Amino acid sequence: METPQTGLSLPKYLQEEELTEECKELISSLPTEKGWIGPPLYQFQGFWHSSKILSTILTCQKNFQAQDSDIFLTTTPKSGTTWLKAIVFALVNRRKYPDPINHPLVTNNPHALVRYLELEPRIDYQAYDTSTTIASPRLIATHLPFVSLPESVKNSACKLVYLCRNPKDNFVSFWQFANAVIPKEMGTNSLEETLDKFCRGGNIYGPFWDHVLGYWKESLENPQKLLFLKYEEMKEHPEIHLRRIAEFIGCPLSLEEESKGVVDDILKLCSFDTLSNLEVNKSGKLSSGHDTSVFFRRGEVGDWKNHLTPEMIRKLDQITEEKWRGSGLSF
Ligand code: PAP
Repeated sequence: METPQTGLSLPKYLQEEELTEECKELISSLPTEKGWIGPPLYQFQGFWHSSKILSTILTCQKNFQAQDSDIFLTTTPKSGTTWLKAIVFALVNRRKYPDPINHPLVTNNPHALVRYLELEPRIDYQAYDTSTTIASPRLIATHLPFVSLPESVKNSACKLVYLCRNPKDNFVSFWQFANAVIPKEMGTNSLEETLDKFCRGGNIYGPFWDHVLGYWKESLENPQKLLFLKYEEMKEHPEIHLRRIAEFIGCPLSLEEESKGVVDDILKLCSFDTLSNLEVNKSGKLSSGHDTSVFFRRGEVGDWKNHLTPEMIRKLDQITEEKWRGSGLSF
């Protein structure tokens, strides 16, 4: 096992701290892999996590009680989580905050409004309602793979909205993000080295393909519970997908709202251009330690063409083909 890296300016979810005996014991039995931006990762239930996230996963699996009215925003990292959080927050709260000028999204980064289940260990899940701005339904985000969700999430009537993205753009976004947040003392990750790790699945919450496939299969088996979305399709027809999300989570737009242009208003408020130009998203900081600006880079489809060599493209396409063959899933 690697020596924990101390004194580095790591995001909170990667900082190592005192673990419970149960977690220490579990970790000592798990495969380990060097992390991209900090301490080692451990493979648990087929996916890679930092020790801190692993300890909160165990807590969530044991203690978290889902409510039938909960809405989970589930994503692979770097697949458009920030956008999805903004859209669903705005949708669910549209009557409470009809004025886009005085909207909470103007003064808060979406990650501050919709919190992660497993990244904020000090949130008292029983009192979740009072620690967010929303009482009910609770909006809860997670990057957890389907297999690791607490049983109560799988077994209750709560809804899951899953968003994923083309593997090549997902990888490029991940690589850029890792280099934007890596402590200076650690240098940067080369594209080649990072790709190699991504392809082997050894990135945080990876393997990417297994994450997507787990939710894809569940969406086929249980379409009432899980809505499966693709970033590229959202970018192409955002209004169609916003209406789908609204229907799915049980707050469809009324004819009156449609005629007033509520769909366009929400999409404009949550657009990359609007959000990335807000002061809170240009110079804010999150409780995780991340600058809010790192969640807004280009926000486009196909940026992989600007970064990947033909060999890298071939490698990613080949893995995608192998991993998803016969599943009906493609990009
Ligand atoms: P996270 O998992 O760390 O929360 P996430 O929000 O899923 O990150 O992904 C960030 C990507 O979404 C970035 O993509 P890029 O690196 O290819 O540019 C970011 O630019 C993009 N993004 C953020 N906000 C929006 C938005 N409002 N509309 C479209 N894309 C967005």
